[in-house]
Amino acid sequence: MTEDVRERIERLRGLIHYYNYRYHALDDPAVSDAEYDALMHELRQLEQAHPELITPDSPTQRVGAEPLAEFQRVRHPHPMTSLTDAFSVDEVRAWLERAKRLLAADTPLRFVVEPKIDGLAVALTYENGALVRAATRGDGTVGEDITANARTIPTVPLRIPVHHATEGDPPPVLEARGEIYMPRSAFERMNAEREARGEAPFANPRNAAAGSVRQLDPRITAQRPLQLFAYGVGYSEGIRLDSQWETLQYLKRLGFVVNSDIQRIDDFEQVLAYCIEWMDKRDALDYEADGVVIKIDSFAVQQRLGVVGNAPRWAVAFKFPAREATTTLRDVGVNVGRTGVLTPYAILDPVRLGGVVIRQASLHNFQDLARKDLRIGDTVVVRRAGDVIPQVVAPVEGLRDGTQVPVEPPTHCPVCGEPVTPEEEEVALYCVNAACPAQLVRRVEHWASRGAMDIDGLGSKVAALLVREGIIHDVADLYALTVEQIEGLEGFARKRAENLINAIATSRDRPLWRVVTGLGILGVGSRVAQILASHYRSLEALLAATEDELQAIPNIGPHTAHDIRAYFERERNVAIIAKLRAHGVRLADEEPAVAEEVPQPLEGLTFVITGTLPSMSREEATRLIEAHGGRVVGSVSKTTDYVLVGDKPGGTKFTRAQRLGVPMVEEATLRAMIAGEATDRGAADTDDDASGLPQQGRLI
Ligand code: IWH
Repeated sequence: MTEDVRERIERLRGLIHYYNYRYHALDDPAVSDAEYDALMHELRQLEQAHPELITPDSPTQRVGAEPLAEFQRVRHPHPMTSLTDAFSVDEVRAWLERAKRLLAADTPLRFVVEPKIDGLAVALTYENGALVRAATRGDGTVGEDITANARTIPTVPLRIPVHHATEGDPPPVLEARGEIYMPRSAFERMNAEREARGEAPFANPRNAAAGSVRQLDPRITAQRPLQLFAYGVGYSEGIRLDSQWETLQYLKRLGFVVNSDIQRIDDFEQVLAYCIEWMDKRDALDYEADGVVIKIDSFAVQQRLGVVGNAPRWAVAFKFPAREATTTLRDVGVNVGRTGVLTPYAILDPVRLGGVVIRQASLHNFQDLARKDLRIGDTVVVRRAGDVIPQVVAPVEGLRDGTQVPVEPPTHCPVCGEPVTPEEEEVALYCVNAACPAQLVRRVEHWASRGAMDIDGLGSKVAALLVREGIIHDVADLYALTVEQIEGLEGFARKRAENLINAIATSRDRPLWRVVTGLGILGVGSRVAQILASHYRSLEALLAATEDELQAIPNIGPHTAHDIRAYFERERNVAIIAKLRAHGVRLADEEPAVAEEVPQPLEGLTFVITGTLPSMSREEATRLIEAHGGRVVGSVSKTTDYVLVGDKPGGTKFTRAQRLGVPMVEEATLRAMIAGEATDRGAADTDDDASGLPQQGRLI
């Protein structure tokens, strides 16, 4: 009887190991989840009835260890070396030349190239096929014993199954080395769940993996979606391997997951091509890679080259340009937009990242800031993907010492000092003071911009100067300026003052759509302005239009109609229009505007919409985008320009966008893009200031 049970248990364990491998390692399940579950259930029951038959390598025993008080230290039988970094293709060439000089001229060379996973190096020791110890690298000589945690990782084999090894019995001792990491997709899912529970998200997959592996309670580790890629053999007994490539094939046969992106390459030029190719492809991978490891394949050649210090001469790490760095959050500044939106931005200790020095980074809004629990004085992770504006990802909470101060959202506008109003159902804070100088600078800048009145020489700096000098209080005041008033101001000699006044004067005769664009009505970019101009032919007629009338115009949605009406309801706005007229600005067209002369703000851009938008349905958003020359498609790909995200995004669109680095914009940003406004919100920024960063500092 017990003999039968013993046999059945062994059979079940073998099957479960195999199905587990198919499911987790090969991503190719051999049976249904229910079937797998039934086998596990049967095994658990048999083991419960016969506890004497439980062995540590049983699949039922992955989790179960009690929390540890601390990690034991373990000495690595063979040191875990580190790699020499190469930051350019030339440095990789130089590495090869050095290696060649140490070898006989006719030594044939082959290379194995492996994406360098940004995870945590681990050494897994198997004795007679059973996992007995897992250790972190530590300082390379002594690491920490994380056996209980490693056991919870489904792709860490608890035993080396005999039937997978063609060699027969498993070797007496085998130390497999690899990288524990968290797949990007799993990381994003986990972070979303953490945030939903009100827990702080992890900064990146590497931190998440490291934090999970260093948990003293393996039950917590068990809940984290960790994976293992095996890439080498350390100390071993009873086996003979002759090359890196052979080692990888061997590890695969034993049931380890080996990254399928690893290649053996004979031609060194192709090795370099692989490095470049993966650097470009890095965003499309489901794991974070920070470089490519290049190894000379033959162990005999490796031995001849040897190790200097702590790094082998037979390998090199080609490092991709960094995208993340840590620095200190010194302060949070507040930027006031044209519409009065208050946007926080991070003031950072300067840090080099991807070839530029970063001093400021965008923070989306105060809610986002609170969600990330960023505190002044925090060490923070900053990230820069492609040429996108740097973002503050998360604080490094482990580095807090109690001196960090939470950030309070402003109660007053930092520029004009008026109380701030939170807009209903919106996350943004607004300064609603129409006379706020910060907004005025932005409005003047917008009025003069290329897509509106196109006034040469009137950019953000000059706008700020005129406002600061107190010589304009609205855009209409521009038309009352004299050369004498400008001459002598900072940077203005006679000639430049004349040029500016001339440019302003010339703009008096612009077509009506440019005037309408320049007003900066919410949701009215140049395209909508053109529709309005050709429909009404004069600002006076537009001013008299009712909301219903506006809505009836093709391509004008209810929201835009409402916002247009709201704009003209404000006395101040009507007064400015009257003033413009008085100063000789032409507010009517003789000829209807010609469609061709109007730039379509979203021309050529492809959008994907996900989540619930604050103020429109997806259909409305689609119409809005299409009305401005953009296209809306159903799924995210490399050719997607923007993902429009609403509340509760998630699912594949969101994760794919993150993976591919597609910029994500909110509804307000989309409206700003359409209106041709600078957005202060990151990737969608159309500001003429190439840094895309807040400019408030220059104003005050
Ligand atoms: C109920 N899964 O972890 C249940 N199909 O070979 C059992 C197992 C799993 C889920 C749900 C999601 C996941 C499936 C297999 C193997 C290992 C494993 C399988």
